[in-house]
Amino acid sequence: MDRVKKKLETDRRIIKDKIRKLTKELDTIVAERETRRRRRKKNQIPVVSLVGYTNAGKSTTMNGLVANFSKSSHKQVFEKDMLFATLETSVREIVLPDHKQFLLTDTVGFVSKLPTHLVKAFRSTLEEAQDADLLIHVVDYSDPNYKTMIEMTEKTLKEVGVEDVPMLFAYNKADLIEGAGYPEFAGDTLIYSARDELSLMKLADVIKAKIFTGYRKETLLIPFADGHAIAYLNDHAHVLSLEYLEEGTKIEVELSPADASRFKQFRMEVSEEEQG
Ligand SMILES: Nc1nc2c(ncn2[C@@H]2O[C@H](COP(=O)(O)OP(=O)(O)O)[C@@H](O)[C@H]2O)c(=O)[nH]1
Ligand SMILES: [Mg+2]
Repeated sequence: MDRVKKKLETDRRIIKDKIRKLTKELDTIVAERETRRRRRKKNQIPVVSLVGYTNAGKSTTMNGLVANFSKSSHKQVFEKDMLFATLETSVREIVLPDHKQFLLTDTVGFVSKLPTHLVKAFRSTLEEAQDADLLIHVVDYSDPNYKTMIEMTEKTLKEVGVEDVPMLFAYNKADLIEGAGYPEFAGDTLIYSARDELSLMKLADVIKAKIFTGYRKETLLIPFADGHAIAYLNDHAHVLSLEYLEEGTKIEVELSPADASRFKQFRMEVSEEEQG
C-alpha cells in the first residue's frame, strides 16, 4: 500500500514538473511573438495571416508560397502538425520576383475543443491576425461542412477581437472537386489548390494586388555620387528602366510609400496618379 502511495506521489511530481516546463516554454513563445510583432510594425513590412479551420490547408498553402517565393525554402512548416510545431514556426518572409516583400503567418487552426492551457498561446497566434494587413481565410472546399466551418472561424475571430481586417476567401482543395475550374479569382474569392503551382502564382498575384496599394511609379535622377541608392533600389524595388545621363542615373521605379519619401530629393517627374 505504502509503495503504491509513494509511486503516485512521484508520478504526480513528475507531471507537475512537466506542466511547469511546458508552461514556461509557452510563455517564451508568446514573448518572442510579441517581440517579433513590435519589430515588424517598426519595419512596416505588410503582414498576411492565414486563418481557417484545422485541416483546411493553411500550412500547405504557406509551404507552397515559401517554396516558390522565399530564399529559404528549407524552413518549411509542418503539415498535419502538432500544435506546438505551428506555434513555434509560423512566420515566413515572402519575396516576390519584383522584390515586393511581405510576412506570411500561419495560425493554429480552429478546433472546437481547445485544451485550456493552450488557450493563451492560441490567442497569441490569433492576435497576430489583428495586426495583419490581409487575412487569407483558407477553406476546405471539398468538405461538405465547409460553410459551417467558415461561420465558426469568423465567430472565433470576432471573439478574440479580430475585426475590420480585409479578408480573402481562399477555397482550397479544388482538385478534389470534380469539374471545378481553378485557379479562379473574383472579388474576394479565390478557388484554388495549395498543391497546384499555378494556383500559388495566382494567390501571390491576388495578395500583391490587395496589400501593395500605396505603391507608385516614379522617375528619379540619382547623381553618381549616390550610387548606393541605385544599389538599394535594384535590391528592394521594382526597377522598370535605367538610363545613364550626364548628371547621373535616370531610373524609373515602382516605390513603396516609405521608399518614395526616402528618395524624394531625387524625384524628376511627378507620377501620373498624382497629376490626375
Ligand atoms: N488534395 C488536396 N489536399 C490538400 C490540399 N491542401 C492541403 N491538403 C491536405 O490537407 C491536409 C491538411 O493540410 P494542412 O496544410 O496541414 O492544413 P492546416 O491544418 O489548415 O494547416 C494535409 O494532408 C494536406 O496535404 C489541396 O489543395 N488538395
Ligand atoms: Mg497547419
